[in-house]
Amino acid sequence: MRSFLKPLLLAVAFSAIVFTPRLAHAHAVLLASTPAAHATVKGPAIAIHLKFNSRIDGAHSRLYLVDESGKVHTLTLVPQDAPDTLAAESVKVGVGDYTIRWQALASDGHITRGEIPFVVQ
Ligand SMILES: [Cu+2]
Repeated sequence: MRSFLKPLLLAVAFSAIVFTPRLAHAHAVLLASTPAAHATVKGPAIAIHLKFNSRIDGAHSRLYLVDESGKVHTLTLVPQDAPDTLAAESVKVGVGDYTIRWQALASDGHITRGEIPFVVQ
């Protein structure tokens, strides 16, 4: 190995150790939601609100509601009440099993996805 490469490789290794945990931390991780996962809620009007661990780009994030038959409904997002939240206009649904499918773009430029199953009584 050429000697000038050694300090370069050390610098790369060092920066990977220093910067990787910070980047990983900035991924959008869901902290809480309404409805909560596996909750049973009263219909027909359902409020949908998600709270994350980091800032979310609302313009490049999506919320969907999947009904019992597997049909996917795109939810209309409302302006964020805080930078780390996503919320949708309340929807009217019948009794049944549903899943909120979320896709969030975090401030580090990475997209994460998840699902929140819940029941409407
Ligand atoms: Cu990330």
